[in-house]
Amino acid sequence: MITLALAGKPNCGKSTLYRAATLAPAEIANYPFTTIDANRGVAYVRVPCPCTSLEHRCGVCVDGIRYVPVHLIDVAGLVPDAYTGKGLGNQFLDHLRQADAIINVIDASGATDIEGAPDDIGSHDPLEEIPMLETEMTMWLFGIIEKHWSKMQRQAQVKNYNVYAGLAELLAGLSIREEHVVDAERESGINFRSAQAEDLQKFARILLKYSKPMIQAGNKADQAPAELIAKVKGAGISLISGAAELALRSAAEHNLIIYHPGDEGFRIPDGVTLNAAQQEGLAKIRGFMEIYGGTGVQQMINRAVFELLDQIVVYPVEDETHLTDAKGRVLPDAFLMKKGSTPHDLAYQVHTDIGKGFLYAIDAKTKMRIKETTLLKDGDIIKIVSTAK
Ligand SMILES: Nc1nc2c(ncn2[C@@H]2O[C@H](COP(=O)(O)OP(=O)(O)O)[C@@H](O)[C@H]2O)c(=O)[nH]1
Ligand SMILES: [Mg+2]
Repeated sequence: MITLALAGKPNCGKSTLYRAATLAPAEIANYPFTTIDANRGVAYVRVPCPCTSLEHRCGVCVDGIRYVPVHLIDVAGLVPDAYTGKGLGNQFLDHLRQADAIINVIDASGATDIEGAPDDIGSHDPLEEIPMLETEMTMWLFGIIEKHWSKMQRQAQVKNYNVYAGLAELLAGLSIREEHVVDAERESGINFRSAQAEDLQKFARILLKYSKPMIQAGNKADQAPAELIAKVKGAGISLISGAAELALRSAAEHNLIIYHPGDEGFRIPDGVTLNAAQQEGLAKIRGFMEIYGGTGVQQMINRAVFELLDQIVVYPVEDETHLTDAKGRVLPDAFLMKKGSTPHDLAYQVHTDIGKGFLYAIDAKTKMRIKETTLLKDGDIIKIVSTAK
């Protein structure tokens, strides 16, 4: 499963965002996924469910919205020189190791200094937080590569030794793959067989770009002064409110409002009476949502998965006529897959044995057999025919 990480300095709002994003709506809370540990849980991307155009609705989606699980990590707070182990440096790096993509949370309200200590609203520049994460991660990765470099170069002299595979193997625990290494070597213009340690810092920076793609999220926008809003927006960074999202999901959990994560607004159901504090809190949130088209939290998760990681959603079924699994459930599964995946890749993702015994696939929408080389499209409903059951 894809893993996203929320990283940033202390007090930028990571844990608030984490709690909000992992507080599953009641309708999907019975998914067979639970919190893995205190910092690692399940969040969801939101997509329209294909069953809305079918005769039989699926029973998994919520009012036509399909929430597909991803892992989310609440990364330990980042401080300058974390790569040397300062602050929670080691924990921080251990969390980032597991990430496929990183959401760099910044305090758009400028209410914390670079080390995360609280200060007056508007007293710090949120954009200053951005280079810190990249620098700390680069130095960390550089340190690991440098440590093994002379040994790797000796190995590279051996005929037929695959340096890319060798480096990828060294970095496998960091979720870095051979294709990332190949891409980064090309872009950095270094040659592995002759590279010196100095070249490696540049290489490490580029390798991160491929292996740990990153977006920023300007959190605490609800309390940010207009000047900082303009500045963060001007840098192309989306403005969000983790606190608003957490309040909405909690209120929805207690049936005080009707809100589906990612909605542009919310509704108060008939018969619900709110106390003055609840009314005031919700009115403030409503005002924020009207300006930004929602709290921005769901949009942030979706962007990380679909834009940074280039994923599509594919629905495997066993019965291509009724779009069900063996138990008659309509569209029970939704798989996130990298754009460019084939039906055979899907077969492997369903089960290794199904992948090994793969014969062919059927597009359930057209009922046509599809070629092995055909690339899957977002929203595809696919029946796999395999020698394995
Ligand atoms: N106004 C506002 N405050 C927030 C928001 N997100 C977090 N906070 C507050 O910022 C402080 C630090 O939040 P926390 O999630 O613990 O930050 P972390 O250290 O990055 O995990 C807490 O007092 C939160 O209530 C937000 O979106 N808006
Ligand atoms: Mg925290």
